[in-house]
Amino acid sequence: MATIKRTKFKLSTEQLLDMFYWLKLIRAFDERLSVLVRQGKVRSGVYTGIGQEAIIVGTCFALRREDYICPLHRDLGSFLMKGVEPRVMMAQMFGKEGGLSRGRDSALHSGVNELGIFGNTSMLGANLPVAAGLAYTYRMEHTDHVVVAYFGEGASNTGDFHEALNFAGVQRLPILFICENNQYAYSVPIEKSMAIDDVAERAHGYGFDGVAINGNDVLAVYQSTQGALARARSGGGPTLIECKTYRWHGHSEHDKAFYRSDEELAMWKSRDPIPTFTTYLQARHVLTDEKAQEVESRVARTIDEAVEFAMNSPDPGPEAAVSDLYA
Ligand SMILES: Cc1ncc(C[n+]2csc(CCOP(=O)(O)OP(=O)(O)O)c2C)c(N)n1
Repeated sequence: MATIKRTKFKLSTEQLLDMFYWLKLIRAFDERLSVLVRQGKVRSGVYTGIGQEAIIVGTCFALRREDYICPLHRDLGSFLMKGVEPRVMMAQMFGKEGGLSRGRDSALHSGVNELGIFGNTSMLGANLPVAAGLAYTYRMEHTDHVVVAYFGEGASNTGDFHEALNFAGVQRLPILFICENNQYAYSVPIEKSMAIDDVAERAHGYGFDGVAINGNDVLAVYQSTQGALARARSGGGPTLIECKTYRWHGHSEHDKAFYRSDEELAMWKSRDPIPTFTTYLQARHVLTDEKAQEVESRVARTIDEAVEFAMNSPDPGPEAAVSDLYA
């Protein structure tokens, strides 16, 4: 396997604490959503990324506002990191007026052009050729902006994935393909859908580097992303970063995930990205007990306030069904 060049990085205390905050906020957001589904308060499909937060935080932390992201159904955290207010995101999940699409989609398909967020479609893999098209635009406009496209290992078995990688490789596009390899595509374990161990290998067939990393290590994700971004910005073309991880919940909140064992889940929970990073920060005296408490309280306040806003936000009226239509 080729190795991508990793840039050295130095993060300030403030930045490290910021990363910690985002990990905690995204985890809390998903955990609350899960409870709200069970209470019958959120009725849209909810696909939590609990256990996978280090991928979103490590990649989005390295981005500029102008860089475009193409998130997946499991990547609500990337919306938050790109600048969508938690209360707006929560109202989106409730299907309320105060949400991004003002209550007019099943919660997962809205984008925000001004923040550089592409709204994904249901067809897995289909966001990747679009992402390559976005990167092509950036190249034609002679900017140094980069597109970051997320996908699951399951999506890497679709034709769209291969077409997108081929085009990106031929054109040397400024794009990062971020694979969230959480071991299962719905109920299908990776060994039943791929004859190779690493999705990253697939990049080599299209003439660029692919690297498989520990997707539960936020600093490893950040470092690999930094290196790939620097290369893309300077005309060096695409990179595929495969982040090995695991989703703690089922495919969606209605999936009890009977297809996997308790031992397997317990093993992956022992690799929880948050305590790992917490220990790192404590060992370097970046995170004191007082700071940790501060972050906990801030996260709890933010989530409570987001839920309150969402619950009080009105439902869309019937007229919303025919507004903003284009003929
Ligand atoms: C082209 C296509 N095939 C099947 C589906 C149904 N489907 C939705 S999510 C999913 C599993 C996706 O697995 P993966 O790409 O690994 O992403 P993950 O959900 O694990 O993050 C499937 C099969 C779909 N949405 N699109």
